[in-house]
Amino acid sequence: MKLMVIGCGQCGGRVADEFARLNKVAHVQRGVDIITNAVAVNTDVADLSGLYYIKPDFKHRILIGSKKTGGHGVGKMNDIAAEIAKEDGDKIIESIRAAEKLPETDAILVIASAAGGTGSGSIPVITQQLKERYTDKPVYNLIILPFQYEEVTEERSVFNVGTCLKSAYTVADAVFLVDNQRYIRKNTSIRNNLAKINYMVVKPFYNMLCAGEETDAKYIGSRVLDAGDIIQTLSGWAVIGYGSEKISRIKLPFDRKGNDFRDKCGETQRGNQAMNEALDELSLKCNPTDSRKALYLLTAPYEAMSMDLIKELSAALKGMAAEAIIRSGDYPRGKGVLEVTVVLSELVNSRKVIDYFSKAIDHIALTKRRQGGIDWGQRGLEEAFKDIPSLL
Ligand SMILES: Nc1nc2c(ncn2[C@@H]2O[C@H](COP(=O)(O)OP(=O)(O)OP(=O)(O)O)[C@@H](O)[C@H]2O)c(=O)[nH]1
Ligand SMILES: [Mg+2]
Repeated sequence: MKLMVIGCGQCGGRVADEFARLNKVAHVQRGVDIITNAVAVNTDVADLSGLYYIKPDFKHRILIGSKKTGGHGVGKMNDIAAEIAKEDGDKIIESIRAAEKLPETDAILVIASAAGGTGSGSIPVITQQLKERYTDKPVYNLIILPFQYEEVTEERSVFNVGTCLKSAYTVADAVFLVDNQRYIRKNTSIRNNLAKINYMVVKPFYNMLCAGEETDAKYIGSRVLDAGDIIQTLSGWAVIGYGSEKISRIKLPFDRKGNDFRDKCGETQRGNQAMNEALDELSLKCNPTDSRKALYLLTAPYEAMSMDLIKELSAALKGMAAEAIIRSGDYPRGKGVLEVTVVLSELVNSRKVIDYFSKAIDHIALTKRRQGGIDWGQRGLEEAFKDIPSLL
């Protein structure tokens, strides 16, 4: 599958930059292209200058709202960013239109953090404009949720997250949710290492995008996971996860191929471990039973895969995501490692999203109360939800 990526704001730009890097890796390692174009959009000149892989010309690093902000950002005000995106959106559309590889693009992925200003406000507006313009291509969002400490220290962030999520969900064909907090669970020093987080955010997409682009017969699986499968799977809220297991037992030339019971047993165990890790490491913690569509991809050297293993993994995922329609694929690639990529989509419930909506409502209620407005505390969640302003 080939994606065009558009990063909005600082975080979005950096993650899009990481996708551009991943494309270079795909090119060198596998001889395929997975990213047709990478673009960064910002109200801040400095943020645009800090990128490495996105081409430095004005068609790839697009400054918007310079008349309003003087190139210095919107200082967390995502409603201002939304206005700017409405006024300057044609700059982005123009750049996409001119992109040489637009015809071979399967889908557009727009990326931003929800808590900042520029990315949070512009992502739904840009998504809407792209959807109006390119009716034949799905437009997905990848939205990064803030670290827990930011919610406490930066009052405006929950409002930004609430309005961004609501607006993005209304327009995008699917919204990938990524929780920054997930990546500092094991290693707190990583908080200072956003580049490492961005690497981990993007990595799960690698095999999934490469699998359908292979042309060499020896790397084509018995069931190829291609753009069609991914597009059919993605809708509503989505999460992605990745797990891997080393294949330690080195086969000697005189080993009887595939007949040893230890191989079979080890193979199944490794497959299940990688699947469990992928589900543990989902980009946002969620319950697989809440998904209505899912896919998984098994990537491993040809000799480490079998139909039994594929059946086993399908059954394992079905066991956890009982109500989901599951698509799957195998991809005979790599050395010494078995990898599993999982996407859970059309999530009908997400504790985290619901929490953000209610916190955003609390924030609005508090601001209104401070201004002597009505007592919002008496209103039900559903009614109050309507009062989260839309950025569109
Ligand atoms: N994963 C990740 N998160 C980031 C990165 N940069 C910023 N963030 C998160 O993004 C949020 C801040 O948003 P930014 O993207 O910096 O803001 P912006 O869209 O540039 O908006 P303004 O600067 O307010 O105009 C916070 O929650 C940060 O933790 C990054 O490179 N990677
Ligand atoms: Mg910024």
